Amino acid sequence: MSSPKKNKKKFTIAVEGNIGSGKSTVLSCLEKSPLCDVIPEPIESWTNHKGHNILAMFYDDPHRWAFVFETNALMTLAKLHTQLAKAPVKVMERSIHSARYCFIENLHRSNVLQDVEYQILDDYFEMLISNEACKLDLIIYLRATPKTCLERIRARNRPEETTIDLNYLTTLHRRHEEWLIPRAYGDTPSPPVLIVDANQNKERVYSDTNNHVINLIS
Ligand code: DCP
Repeated sequence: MSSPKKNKKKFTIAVEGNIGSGKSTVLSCLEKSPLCDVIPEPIESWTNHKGHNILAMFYDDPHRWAFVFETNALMTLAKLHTQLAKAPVKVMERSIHSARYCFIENLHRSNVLQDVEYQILDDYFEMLISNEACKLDLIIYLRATPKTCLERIRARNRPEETTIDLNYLTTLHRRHEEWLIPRAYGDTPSPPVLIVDANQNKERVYSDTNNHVINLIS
């Protein structure tokens, strides 16, 4: 039987940033560090949920599927928040927080999510966030211009994401900025946010992120 100490919540960092900002690349580098247990985004359960590609369904018909997609995103991400880590630092790609404050907020403001859908998702988020396991100790914000993100999305060419355009990335960028910049400058204290310039090449982005993590632990 594991001791209560082993089950203690580890210092938890979420790596956040727009679609295509380079989160997965940074995480695959951090994975090599013995200091970090990296929990990748559950994208497979979005592209193959018992045979359904909910990500593709969402981009094909956002008004029909946004609620389903975001409900499932909150659920699958919440499961990862409760996953225990062995290393001193648990690093997550995204979180229920960006689902709520970036994607759900953006879909509602652009009239894709109806008021009632938005309210249900908000209630669901509030229920999840009351669990201590869903709290973050730090957010690392990979801040890139929408144009850079679009170039990277086009280069990686995920089949579901061919309809993503600069307008969508610009509105999502605004949601990330509204959520994270006040925290980065201490106006909204919790959780604190560190900004990394994610327009740089991936080696620089990784080394800046890694330095933040090392400074935290040493
Ligand atoms: N997505 C969404 N709603 C969420 C989370 C993600 O619509 N709550 C979508 C946006 C993308 C896909 O899921 O089409 C994955 O997006 P992420 O930005 O989370 O992951 P990436 O792999 O695109 O990130 P990066 O390129 O930074 O590694």
